[in-house]
Amino acid sequence: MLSKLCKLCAPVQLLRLPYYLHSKLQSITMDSFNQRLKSLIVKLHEINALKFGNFKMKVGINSPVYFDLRVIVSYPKVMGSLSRLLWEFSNSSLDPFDHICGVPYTALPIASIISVEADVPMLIRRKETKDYGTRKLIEGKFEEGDRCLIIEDVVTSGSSILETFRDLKTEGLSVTEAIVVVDREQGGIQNLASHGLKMRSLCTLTQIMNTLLEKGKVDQNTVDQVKNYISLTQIPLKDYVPLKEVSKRNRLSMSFMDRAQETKSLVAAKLFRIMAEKRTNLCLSMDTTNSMELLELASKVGAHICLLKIHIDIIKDFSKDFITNLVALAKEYNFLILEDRKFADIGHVVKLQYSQGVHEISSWADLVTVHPIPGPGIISGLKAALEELSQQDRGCFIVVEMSSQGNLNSADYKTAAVKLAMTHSDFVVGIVCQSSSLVPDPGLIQLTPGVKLDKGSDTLGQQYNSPEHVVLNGADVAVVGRGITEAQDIIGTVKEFQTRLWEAYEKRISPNE
Ligand code: S5P
Repeated sequence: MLSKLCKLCAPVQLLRLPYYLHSKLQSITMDSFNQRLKSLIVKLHEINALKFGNFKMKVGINSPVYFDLRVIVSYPKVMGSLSRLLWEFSNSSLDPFDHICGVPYTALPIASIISVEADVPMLIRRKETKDYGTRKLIEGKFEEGDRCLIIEDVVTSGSSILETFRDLKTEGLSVTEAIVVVDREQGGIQNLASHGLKMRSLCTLTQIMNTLLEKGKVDQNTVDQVKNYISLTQIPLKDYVPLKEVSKRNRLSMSFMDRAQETKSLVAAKLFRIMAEKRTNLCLSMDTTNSMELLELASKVGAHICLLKIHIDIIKDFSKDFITNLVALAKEYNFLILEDRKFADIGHVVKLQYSQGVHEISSWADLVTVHPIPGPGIISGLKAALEELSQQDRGCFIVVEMSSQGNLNSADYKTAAVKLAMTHSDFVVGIVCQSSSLVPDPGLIQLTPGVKLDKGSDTLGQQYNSPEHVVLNGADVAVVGRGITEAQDIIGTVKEFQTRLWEAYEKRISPNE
């Protein structure tokens, strides 16, 4: 794939020598290479791409040294010489490859320079998949089985490289190697090796410290501090969801029965089966304050729904009998109960909110909803409550994207929330959201509220889409509230939702029939 001529050997760029001459020249130019590397290190220090002090790292650990190679985009000459040196250093001994891919975002300009100057095709990994159009993880032209080299700026634990590695492999590319500018020597090489990926670096943190000491840019005390920090602080991989957990199958074209095999959660498998058996993907949301009204409606529509969603905290006349009757109806009509509690506190408190108080939610609700804002502790809190009760068949939906206008769910929040859902997919049955790209795993269920027979909105910010629209946008289960509860003909409307949602689902899984 790559040209037999060396194009990126900076001192001889114009000569484009054959390889045998190139290698002779290489030994002569080794000194010059080392000099150029040392000048680059000094330059990076000068432009504040490398700082000393006390910094909180992404992984939550404090560090006496911090790299911010993002600044190089403001120094084109530095960016150029860094990219050339990285390529020159690794180029001759790499595994064969057809493409290069920079880890977003800092390594993107580095990979672009290498791509243009060495004439190697490049691929771009999307950090967030698009909500519309092709839904690709990787942009660029490639065939299944093509080989790809990963390029990264700084490696700590290696988790960012592994995310790019996973997405490239998910799209069918073969990846064996990564080249990086700086290895912080904190376990990255070992972590990557444990996932079958080799890594080579242009320089290590130790080399950088030695050069800065030699050039009088730092004192011995700083060098010792950094060396001590490296030897004591190896950083494990955190929150990385390996490839095997992301099925290559596209859930949008899979049947609910097939997807029941893909989930790790007992209650998700049960819901998939109920949907397939009853031919309904309708969840009725009963936001009523009266328990009798709720039970009456549940018995009228129970045969047409897979899930009944309630807000127990708005019921004025709550009693244990009400719960007993509700659970009996769920059994009789074969639907599950979702308490839309939207837990959002620290693990310790949600554990109590879930299992204690007047409502004792965990004793009767098959499923609950959870805002992931507090982080993984909220899931551990809910699980801890179940362990004490020895309950197995419970689960939760994570609210990732809300249906209301002006909601504050940013792209980064959504990405992190989906990651949390995938890491805990034994307990998280699915994701509450509006767009299909947020549910990558066929074992997870997309629950979409904001549904009426026609598009529209209410006066308090709720936004509605039609049954066909939401199913096309990935909804596995559609949540309908006032679209049913405020209808003149409740049974007729429930049946209309059931039919339209189910037909849209059938069309989605077999578009040509
Ligand atoms: O983003 C969301 C998430 C949920 S769970 N938007 C929502 O509307 N919900 C819930 O769905 C909301 O709490 C309410 O119970 C139901 C929608 O009711 P409707 O009457 O607007 O259909």
